[in-house]
Amino acid sequence: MALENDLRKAINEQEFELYYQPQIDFSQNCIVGFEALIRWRHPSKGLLFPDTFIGLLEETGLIVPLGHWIIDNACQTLRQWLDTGVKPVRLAINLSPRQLHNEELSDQISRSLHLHNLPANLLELEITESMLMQDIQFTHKQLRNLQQLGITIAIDDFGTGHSSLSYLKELPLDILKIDRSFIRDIIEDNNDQQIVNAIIAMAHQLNLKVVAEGIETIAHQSMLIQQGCDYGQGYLYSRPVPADNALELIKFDA
Ligand code: G
Ligand code: G
Ligand code: MN
Ligand code: NA
Repeated sequence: MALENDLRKAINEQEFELYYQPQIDFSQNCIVGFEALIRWRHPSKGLLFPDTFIGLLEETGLIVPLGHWIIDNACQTLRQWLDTGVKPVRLAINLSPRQLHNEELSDQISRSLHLHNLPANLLELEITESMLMQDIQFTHKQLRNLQQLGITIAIDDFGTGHSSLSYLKELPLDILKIDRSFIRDIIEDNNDQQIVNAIIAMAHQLNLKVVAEGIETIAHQSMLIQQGCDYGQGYLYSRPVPADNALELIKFDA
């Protein structure tokens, strides 16, 4: 298949890039970290977003080698940032199902942290609810290993998956990311307000921190701060940007 061959070539020729979107700590009013988001600088089609190629990477298994590159590249970038003397920030990386279920994941991550001389607590892994339902035993073991290394584990797109809530009490988790579909209309929609309020209360009872995604306006931000949300991410602060621009954001964050 044409796209699959393109993808193999793209991995070999390093046509992928990571963009970074800041996450804000509401209590300190400063950047605490960034989510890394993959982009494909396609030689003829221009900059491609993950929805056009992540599915095929996953189907073909190419996400495993690329995922390895993503983690290592993010660690390398963070090392470069820290070497300029900026304050430490955390990097959140999205994992695909195949990566989460790969036996070598935690060794690979350890190697990258070591190679780039980074403490594990600056790395966060984002997994979605639906990924937790398959092979729960192995997932549990994998997450426990990662958490024991000191890595932060976040549940991404919370509230949109078809899964039971029982995993929240069983799995080693640190952060819950409220899906942006609940934030979009939160000012006008009382149901969204109530849902988000309940999610935050539940998360805090379970000792999880909460990130709200898709914050686009000051009104969104005020509502979430009022509801006790810990962190925010969204276009209000910045779109995902290349590494150099992300470093500028840290520098000007005071
Ligand atoms: O980047 P965008 O802003 O379009 O991201 C869309 C989705 O693509 C994300 O929600 C995430 O699920 C997925 N995605 C982005 N970057 C990565 C990545 O590095 N690895 C994996 N597995 N998924 C990613
Ligand atoms: O991993 P995840 O599916 O959560 O990826 C985040 C996605 O959300 C990325 O595609 C990113 O570009 C997008 N995004 C980030 N902030 C905003 C925002 O404020 N509004 C909207 N509509 N999308 C956002
Ligand atoms: Mn994410
Ligand atoms: Na999300």
